Amino acid sequence: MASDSVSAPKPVVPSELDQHIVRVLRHRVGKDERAAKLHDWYTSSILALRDQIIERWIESTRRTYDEGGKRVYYLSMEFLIGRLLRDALSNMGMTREMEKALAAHGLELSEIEELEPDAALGNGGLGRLAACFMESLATLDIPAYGYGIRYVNGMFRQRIDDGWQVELPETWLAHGNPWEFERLESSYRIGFGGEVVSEGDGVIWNPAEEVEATAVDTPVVGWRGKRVNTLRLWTASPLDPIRLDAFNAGDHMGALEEQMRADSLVRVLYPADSSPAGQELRLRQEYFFTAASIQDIVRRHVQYEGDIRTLPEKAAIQLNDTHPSVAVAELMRLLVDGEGLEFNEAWDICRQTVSYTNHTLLPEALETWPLPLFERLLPRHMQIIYAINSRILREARKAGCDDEQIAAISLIDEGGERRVRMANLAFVGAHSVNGVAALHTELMKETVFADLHKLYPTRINNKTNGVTPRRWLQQCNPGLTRVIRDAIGDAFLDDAEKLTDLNAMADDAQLGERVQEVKRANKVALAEYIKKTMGIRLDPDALFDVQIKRIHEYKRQLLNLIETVALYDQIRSHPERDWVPRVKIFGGKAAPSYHNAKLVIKLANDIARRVNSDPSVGGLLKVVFVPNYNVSYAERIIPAADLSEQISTAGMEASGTGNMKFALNGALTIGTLDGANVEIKDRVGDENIVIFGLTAEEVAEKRAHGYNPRKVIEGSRELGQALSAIASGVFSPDDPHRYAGLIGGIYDSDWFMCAADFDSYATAQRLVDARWEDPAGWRAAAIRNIANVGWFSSDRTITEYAKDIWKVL
Ligand code: B1H
Repeated sequence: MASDSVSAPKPVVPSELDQHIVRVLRHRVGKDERAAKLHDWYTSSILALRDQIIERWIESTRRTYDEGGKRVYYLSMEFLIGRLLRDALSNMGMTREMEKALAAHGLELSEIEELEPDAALGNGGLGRLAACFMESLATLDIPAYGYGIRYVNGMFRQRIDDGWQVELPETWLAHGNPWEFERLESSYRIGFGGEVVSEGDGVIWNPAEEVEATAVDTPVVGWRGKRVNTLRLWTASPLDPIRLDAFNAGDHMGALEEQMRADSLVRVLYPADSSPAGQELRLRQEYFFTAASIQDIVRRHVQYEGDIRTLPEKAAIQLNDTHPSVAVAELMRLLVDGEGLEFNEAWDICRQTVSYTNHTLLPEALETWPLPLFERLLPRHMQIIYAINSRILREARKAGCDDEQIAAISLIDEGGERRVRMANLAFVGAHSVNGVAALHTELMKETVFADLHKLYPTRINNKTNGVTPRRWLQQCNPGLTRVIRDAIGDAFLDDAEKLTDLNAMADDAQLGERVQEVKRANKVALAEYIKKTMGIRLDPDALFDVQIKRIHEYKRQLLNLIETVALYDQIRSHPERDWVPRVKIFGGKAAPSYHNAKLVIKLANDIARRVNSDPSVGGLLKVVFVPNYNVSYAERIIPAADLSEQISTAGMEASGTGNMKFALNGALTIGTLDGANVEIKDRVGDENIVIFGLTAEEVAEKRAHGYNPRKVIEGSRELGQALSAIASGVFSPDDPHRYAGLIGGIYDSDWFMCAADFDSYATAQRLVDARWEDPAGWRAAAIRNIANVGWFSSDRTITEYAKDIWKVL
């Protein structure tokens, strides 16, 4: 800030916020300014800001109540929120005020921000999407509640030990959570097991066990602070905290058993991405949070409206994947057993209220539960599912379905061990079933839901994902935001699609230079951070080529690594050529039980060690695997990226959302025609994205009609050499066979088409090099990316859900 040249210093009047922070510090934290530690200031700053937010929160709640409008309920097993301080300050328009208030005490906002733990109550894209959606719902002034679980330990912390992933518990609540409010009055009993007995006309479920679900609320502030919505996460406690008789009899552990049983429900987030954990505890978690949420929704409706039959007019329940799909059976149970409705009437209400989003076609991720387990844990729900099934199958029979179609539609998988199919339950219990990108939605119709789609041809619809431009542009990249404001004004801050105004200036040299300066500054900042935390020195003038996402075979980090090895070979064989200096950045977590994914992490680190210490590459190539990739790390990396790797096997990535964040921050994409990449290409234009590889159709064709990876490898010298280098232990001299199995998989089956796509990928990478050699052309392409991806704002996505599915706009 430029200092004014005035003759006498102005008296310093503490701002209102400053005074408030000090009051909070004294009265709620119990410290005076002199004794306060940095963490005390952190807590006081958030509590003071929260006081401002609460005013708007109460006002929003009142408004919703007075208007008596429809509310949206977003049920999700995951909310990958990340840090909230910067987001809340920015959306409240209080960033400058906070900076000044802290400066009065010699503090910097950035150091306070660093103290906030990263709330990682999610695995990856699915959980982060839920967080973006919550922010957009508030921004669009839609009354909404997010419902989930308050995991004590969220996503594990990843440490890299000798190149291997080690999982450590994440203790995000260790120092308390100043954002949340426990709502003791909002608690519900959740039952498990027991038996169902008939009584009069109806039935009664007598659960064998019960726990109490209690709401813990976090405010979610929308852009410009217009509305504050509620993220309601459930925590569990026993009905009796301690069995005194047992305790007094000396059984101290046994006396606390119920406490431990309840604790275990909210202890950990399952770190499985795209493969449901088969444990009973997971099903218990799903039922626990779903039942508490549905009970809360029904209670609120009956309290305000008096009549449960108007539920569909006042409530829209969105199921984020199948994890909460037992909601269908729970809602039916409350309507039939609780409210005494006829089954048919209840079924209509249920279907009008519920809608379901599918996020994956991977067979291993389509949740099913062994029927005996389901029946033992939820006997009444099992009866209801049978009742629904018989209706649906009769309908199907009437519509002319044959046995094979009936078997595919059934809520029970009868092939082998009988299982309950959660996706089919969600499909039939919902009036809308949506996919998350255009290609994915089409594949839903053709593959997993083909028979259900024939029976209910209007139910499947597409809602292409989006990301919030507040967090993923304004907050993570203030430099770029400033440059854009100077170029096209402020309208894009309220409507990301206004970024298209940049198109007219894409070739403007001055704008190109400013965009380039910001990118370089972001790269310098990232390089400094990596130097400080990992001791690796990166050249900010090199091309930063980034692949950050969960480690999964279909996402093909391995393809990227094989190409890295091929490039390494090329640089050494042809040192005379004009190589473009590259930094390959990888980051992501592997599910702890996913052997090949963990091996890929080790391989990245083995390659990094060898390449980074090889003087013959002369700094032209650096490889970094950043540990513990999370939301906060993404906020550092994405603004600093030149190239975004979106290279999944076509047909396998439902959408992707990182792809959108990178493009919004001016990175070019190298990618396959998969998920939302297809739509990104359509919007930014073929010349401003680098597409390679097989299409989804070609992949399906190859898989169906035989494909011989060995032959492909024999035909590609570069690929063959890279594969044999890895397989023979060039990068793992301490254990030469470490990668024999991983690479053998490519020779034997290559399900993910790494060999099939290699040449096309390598050629695309050299095209990227050529484009990099033309800086003005690169900058113009970067600007055209920024200009044309405003459509991928979650505000647009949520507007579509609101109009087409929830009917609230
Ligand atoms: C996505 C999941 C997922 N799809 C099971 N499915 C999980 C499945 O712990 N589990 O059991 C966790 C997560 N996650 C992702 O959703 C897709 O892979 C992305 O392509 C998509 O962008 C994202 C949001 O729609």
